[in-house]
Amino acid sequence: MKNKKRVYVGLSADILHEGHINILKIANSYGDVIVGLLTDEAIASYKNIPHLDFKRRKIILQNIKFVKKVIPQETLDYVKNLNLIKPHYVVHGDDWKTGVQKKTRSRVIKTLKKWSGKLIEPKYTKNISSSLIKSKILQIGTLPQNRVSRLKRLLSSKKIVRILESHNSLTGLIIENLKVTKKNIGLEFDGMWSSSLTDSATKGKPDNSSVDFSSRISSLNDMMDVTTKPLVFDADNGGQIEHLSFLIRSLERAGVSAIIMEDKVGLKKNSLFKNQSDTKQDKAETFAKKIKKICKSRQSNDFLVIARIESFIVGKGINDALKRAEIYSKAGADAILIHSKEKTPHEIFSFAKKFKKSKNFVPLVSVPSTYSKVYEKDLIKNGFKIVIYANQLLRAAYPAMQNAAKTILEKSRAFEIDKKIIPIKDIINLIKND
Ligand code: SPV
Ligand code: MG
Repeated sequence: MKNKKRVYVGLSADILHEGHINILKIANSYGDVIVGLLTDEAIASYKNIPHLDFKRRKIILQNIKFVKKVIPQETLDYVKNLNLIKPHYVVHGDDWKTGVQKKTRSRVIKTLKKWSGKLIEPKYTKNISSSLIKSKILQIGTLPQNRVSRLKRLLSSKKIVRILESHNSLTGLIIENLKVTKKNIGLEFDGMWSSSLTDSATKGKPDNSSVDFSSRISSLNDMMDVTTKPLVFDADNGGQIEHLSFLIRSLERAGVSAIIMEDKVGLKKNSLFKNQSDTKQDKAETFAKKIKKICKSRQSNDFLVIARIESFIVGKGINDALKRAEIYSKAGADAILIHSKEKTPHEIFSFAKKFKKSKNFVPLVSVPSTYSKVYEKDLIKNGFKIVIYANQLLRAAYPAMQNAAKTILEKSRAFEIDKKIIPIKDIINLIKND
């Protein structure tokens, strides 16, 4: 027993299937299997966070008879753990010879050479993969309570959580499914923003709370029907404090992960309007009561309350914003959205620099609509944990639709626009019916 060889297997093991069991069984035939289980952060560094968190995945693996020990693997790269364990063998399915993991594989081979270790690559089990199972999960949807906690989990495992505006089911599906590979890293949006601006505009109404909450919730329920990613709800100023607990109940029941509430009073006006002379900011203490009310009425602490500070929007300075951040954070806000309509992120970065030093610091949220040149890496550097791209999908769709309508009118037929829009067969096949 003592002289058994050490066999290392790196796994995410989020959705365990027979392909994994096959690998573990083969690994076990070479010696004692040590699983390097990728942490949530390691997985989030190259794809979406796992369905099950690290603790749960570890329990499952520890109870598989082919596994001797489970240790965390903190990066996608194996080298640190390999140097630690110096395994005689590493076992991995042969599917990593190409694609995202190609480089990881060659580093494994190079490291193993140092002590004449060997890489064993069993044939990949066909017709089964975690991605396939994940797409099946998407088809049956997700339970609200599972979805609510996803934003909190993303916050603790991602450098920045990337949210995009969604105003209907189709935009929800784009956010759900779109993946881009850049420098071997899979990029995708982490969740949806139910924007008061774009939800209202889609309904042909101004962004002044004329679309009431029941209508807003009905729109988001449509998106929830066909997606699994978390949704952040733009609640304007939250309405009357006496009604807040009912709103929170509806949002949690729908599976919403966070509410963002702005500290304004009176008839609502969109923050990006140039003239804000008739916009009134709420008293910080009054607004703090609303935050407390949400914290008290929410069923679960996984449902986050994010306070949005409008000091810069109404022309007040950094000191007012900082004072409010302290008060809102003490009242229980899980994060602060510091809003700005400047062309550069200068004022929000100055705010972040000072707020970071506070003992009441909470993660920061940015909405780079006017300062859209800012890169995510600079937001991260300045202490921002969530970025909300608040209106881009509607801004893309509207001119495209208007142009199609105009072309048909001008040409008195549809032929000319046909070349610029997707074929009918693509739109028929866009939504699968199985
Ligand atoms: C929204 O998208 O509705 C927002 C962000 O609240 S802003 O338009 O900048 O006010
Ligand atoms: Mg809004």
